[in-house]
Amino acid sequence: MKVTVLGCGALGQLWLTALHRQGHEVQGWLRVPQPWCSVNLQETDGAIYNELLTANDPQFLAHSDLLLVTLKAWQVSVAVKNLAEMLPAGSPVLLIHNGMGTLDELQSLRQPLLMGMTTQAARRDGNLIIHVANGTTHIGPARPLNADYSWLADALHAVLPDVAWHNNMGASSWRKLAVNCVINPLTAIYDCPNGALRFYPRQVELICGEVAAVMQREGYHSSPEDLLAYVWEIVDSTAANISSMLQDVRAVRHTEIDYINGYLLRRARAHGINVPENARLYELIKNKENEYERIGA
Ligand code: KPL
Repeated sequence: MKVTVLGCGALGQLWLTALHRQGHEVQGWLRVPQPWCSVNLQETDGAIYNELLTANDPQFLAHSDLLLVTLKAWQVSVAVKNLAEMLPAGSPVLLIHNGMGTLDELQSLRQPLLMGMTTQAARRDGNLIIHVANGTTHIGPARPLNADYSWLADALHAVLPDVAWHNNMGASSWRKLAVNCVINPLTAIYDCPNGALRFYPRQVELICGEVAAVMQREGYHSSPEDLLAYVWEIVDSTAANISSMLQDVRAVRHTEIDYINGYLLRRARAHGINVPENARLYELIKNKENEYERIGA
């Protein structure tokens, strides 16, 4: 396969490395207009993989079989729209990011649009990307497709297991949204690892109740108890993690709040549902962002 990976952060470098090692042709696509990108990855067994790969080559993009997008949610739609003209109309675009709402922004995209959710854990430590833990990547259609793309899950599974295909990603996207609505803002506000949320059970419960109400109105089977149990499972299994939002806040970067609790607020408003706890967390994180954007960080 010929693959362009848009976004060369931790997850992007993980996929670039895995694809390259399995003999696929790969290039990275970066914001900086340079013809190469370096990947510097420490595997789960401690081995270091260092390579200089092609980047930003329009000819390569024009022959790519897949555009794999590993950008933060708020960067996705502008970046994808900029490349879409050069990408063949039949080559799928696979989005892997936290949160929801980018599909609404990419409605006019002519390529097949796929979405993915992953529990592969990778983080940046200076110039090194550390592959912290293996996980599972679930992929499937982001909107109705006119061909079968499930072969892609098999191809990607051979590269960075596990990868599984699902024809219906809706309910699992909402369950993942619930996880992110709880863990990301709370850990960013309390400046704590995921596991420390065991100290805030009431808040976790309130958020899950609000997400369940919106999820039901969106047509998905759900209950506050079911979401709560799922969220606690993820809190415990990622107890030592520093959430991506806390990492963003610590690094004074823009967060994905508009696509996590912000998306929930938009859907709640559309259904006339009150979600005060999610609204409060949204405001708190926006205030943090506005504060560091005001001082020019
Ligand atoms: O997706 C995550 C994130 O940090 O963005 C979780 C699941 C909360 C793991 O930390």
